Amino acid sequence: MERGRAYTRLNTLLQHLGGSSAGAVTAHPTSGAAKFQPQQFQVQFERICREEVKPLGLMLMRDVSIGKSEYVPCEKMVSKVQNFQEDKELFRYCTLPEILKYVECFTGPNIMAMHTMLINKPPDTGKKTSRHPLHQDLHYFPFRPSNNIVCAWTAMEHIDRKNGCLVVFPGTHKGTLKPHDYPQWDGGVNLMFHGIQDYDKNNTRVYVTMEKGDTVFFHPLLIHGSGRNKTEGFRKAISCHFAASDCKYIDVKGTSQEKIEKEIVDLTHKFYGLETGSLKNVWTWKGRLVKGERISL
Ligand SMILES: O=C(O)CCC(=O)C(=O)O
Repeated sequence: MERGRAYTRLNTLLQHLGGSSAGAVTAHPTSGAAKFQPQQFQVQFERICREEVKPLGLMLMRDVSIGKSEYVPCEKMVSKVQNFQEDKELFRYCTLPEILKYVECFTGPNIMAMHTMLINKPPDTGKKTSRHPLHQDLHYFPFRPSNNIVCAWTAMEHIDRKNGCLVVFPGTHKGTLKPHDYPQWDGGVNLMFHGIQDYDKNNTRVYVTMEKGDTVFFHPLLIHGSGRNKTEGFRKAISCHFAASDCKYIDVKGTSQEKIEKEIVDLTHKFYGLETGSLKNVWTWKGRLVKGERISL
């Protein structure tokens, strides 16, 4: 069973890489007969920001440099929308065959979409708040094994170092989950932007240049972040974390994830009025089956 899956996975990936230079620092495009157009998601994002539609469960985030009283409903005020599992148009991203084809290589046939985001990284105001600190996504997840979780992150436009591309530490997915906390940044830090405090500064960094529609798939232990947006535009990407539906929940009490559990549980209460009590209940509420059978998540 495991060998069968490994064979299929290798085959899919080798077919995909065939013809590209494996050592390139640019992303390998997820092109195919039905390459999708991220503009469709942009139109819906703009409608959400203008409050023309209010999908259930959606969370709009603003950059810490924008005061609460300055907020007006428009695209320039929203740095991220999270939890779009009830928005039919945005959630279509999580069901695209050109995405799931690769996701299945990591999760197997029963697939849950656990965490959805559309990131609209604003031009940096000079306070460097548009940076995303180096982190591992597993810090936010109370389910395992980590090898059956994968993030798909699609560029909605050309992305490079100028507008704050992803930066990754290759090979770190083979390590363990490190303690995270808010970084001590002078200009302020965005809500829930926890970072690793003691990463190896000598680690090789790869800056992931991507074209519109390119997708990277990465492991939840991979150390990554993104730099400042030094342009005038809002850098857009859409992403989803997928997991095998037979992943198991763990209790994060007494672990390095205890603090983020409290923060997320409190935020879920403040924002949605939901008494979840644990990270497990938050993710059970957010997760949606996209393929196969829902087993334990
Ligand atoms: O889009 C970005 O700037 C980074 C997003 C990211 O790493 C995350 O939300 O975990």
